[in-house]
Amino acid sequence: MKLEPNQIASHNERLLSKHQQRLDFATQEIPNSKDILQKISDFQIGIPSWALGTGGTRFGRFSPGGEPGNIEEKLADIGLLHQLNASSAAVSLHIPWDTTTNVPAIKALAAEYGLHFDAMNSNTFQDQRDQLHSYKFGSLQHVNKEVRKQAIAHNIEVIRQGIELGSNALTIWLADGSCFPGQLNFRKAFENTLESLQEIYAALPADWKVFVEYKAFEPNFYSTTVGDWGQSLLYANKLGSKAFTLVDLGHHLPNANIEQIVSLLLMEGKLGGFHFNDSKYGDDDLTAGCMKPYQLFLIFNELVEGMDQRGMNHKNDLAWMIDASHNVKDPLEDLLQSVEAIMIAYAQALSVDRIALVQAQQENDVVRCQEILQQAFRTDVRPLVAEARLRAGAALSPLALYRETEIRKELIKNRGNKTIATGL
Ligand code: PSV
Ligand code: MN
Ligand code: MN
Repeated sequence: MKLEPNQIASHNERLLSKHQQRLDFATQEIPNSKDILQKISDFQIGIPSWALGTGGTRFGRFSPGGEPGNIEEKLADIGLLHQLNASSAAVSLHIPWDTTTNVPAIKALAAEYGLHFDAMNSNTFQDQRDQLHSYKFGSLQHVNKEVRKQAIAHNIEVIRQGIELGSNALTIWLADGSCFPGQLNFRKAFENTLESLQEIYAALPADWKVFVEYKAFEPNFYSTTVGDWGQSLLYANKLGSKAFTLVDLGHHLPNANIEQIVSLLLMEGKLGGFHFNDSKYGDDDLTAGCMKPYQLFLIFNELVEGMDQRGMNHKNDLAWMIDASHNVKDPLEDLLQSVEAIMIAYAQALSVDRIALVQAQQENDVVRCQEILQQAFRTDVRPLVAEARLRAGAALSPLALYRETEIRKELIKNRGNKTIATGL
């Protein structure tokens, strides 16, 4: 399903005069609004192929209908999101859920929607049909070399598929760990995992990166072999210059200071990218910015400061991806909300008066430091984000247009009412 250009144009026309008023106010309020507009226009966020269907929980799943059943339909959904917000130009695939035998056709289809392939994700946290060895007790950490070999081979196959698709990164998230004390020798598990990662690393093309994603717990509830940023960083450092840490916002123990983690990883040149989402309890995979928008802003504040210090390119020196799931929302609406929240946090961070902040920090003027950050956080940058969309030919209000055009109804008509997105 695709929107006609005139649908977007007439939607924008209706909202234009109100938008212009808001924009005028915002540009008066924010001194560097021109620079912000340019940066947010350039900024693109990768959409995970697995977030286009309703995730559900282990207690149940409630399909909204019209979910994509194959990679072609997933690309169509992401193409639609990108048409609406001009900020979702990348797709992150999960293998084997998204394995395709017709790479040229998939590449052509993605290009038609203006999409490219972000990091590829391997999956050794589930057993696949016809798989020889089980991952019940881990994959890259496994005590049995044959199991490790199978998992290594899978990762190398994902790299191969990624090369064909034009991706240039592999994200490895491992469910490996243990559920009970005594089940695992921590050091041996670490060493096995490192050795396995080294074999995968050796198969990376020169211009590829590997992201080691950490997670505190789940599905293992006693130990996780890549359980936190320290462990991920250990692996990344031991592997070499193409290995980085990936921060999934939902993968920390409660109240972790994620912005500080981000700052230090950046300092070490080892921050690879993000899986954006939000959470209240654990790996809730909720809409970005729905619970802790100030935390999201503070993370972007560190990113902007740290990346500028290191002369990094905001657009593509890090991998910006969403990793979310939805039980009660229309997944496409949820993704539109997530992208919007990320863009807002980024724009707010770009508006921080950095010179004043450095000075206030030097003078230990704690009150002023807080005022400077909160001034940026409490300034309404939404008109700038909308203006970036308008200039790119997208919708002033993507969510409103999505609803006005009754896209979900259309998707249900085409794909059916009882749908299961692959990989869930
Ligand atoms: C694990 O919780 C995770 O965050 C990893 O990124 C997986 O690849 C993804 O979710 C999908 O299960
Ligand atoms: Mn993740
Ligand atoms: Mn997760």
